Amino acid sequence: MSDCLFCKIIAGEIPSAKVYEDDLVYAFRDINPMAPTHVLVVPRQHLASLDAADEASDETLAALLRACRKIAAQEGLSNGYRVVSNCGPDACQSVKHLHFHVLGGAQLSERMS
Ligand code: DGP
Repeated sequence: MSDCLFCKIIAGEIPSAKVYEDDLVYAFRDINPMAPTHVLVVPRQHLASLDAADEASDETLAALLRACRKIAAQEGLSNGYRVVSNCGPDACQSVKHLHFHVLGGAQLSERMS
């Protein structure tokens, strides 16, 4: 999608600190990290949010979760990590391209809200 920030990052039109990529997934460091490791894992296919999951193949959805696991290992998060996807206004989703936040590298808060 031409006006989507993350589509532009995937296309290399906006620079990013790449962490991982495969045929279906691209992952890069969050510009405003909330933990020592904070990586965004996105599908190459434009999907507005998890609400659009039915527009994605099972292969794409599985690739996203597998990528989160691979990135956690690659980043050395052996003591644990958190995976979050904000969906819609109540969750404060700010970029309308499905993404999973992979957070770790420190003791995270028990609070999920
Ligand atoms: P969310 O609030 O769940 O939609 O998360 C969007 C995240 O995207 C937020 O943590 C900041 C990050 N972000 C926004 N713009 C950029 C950018 O241009 N580059 C990178 N690397 N991250 C960005």
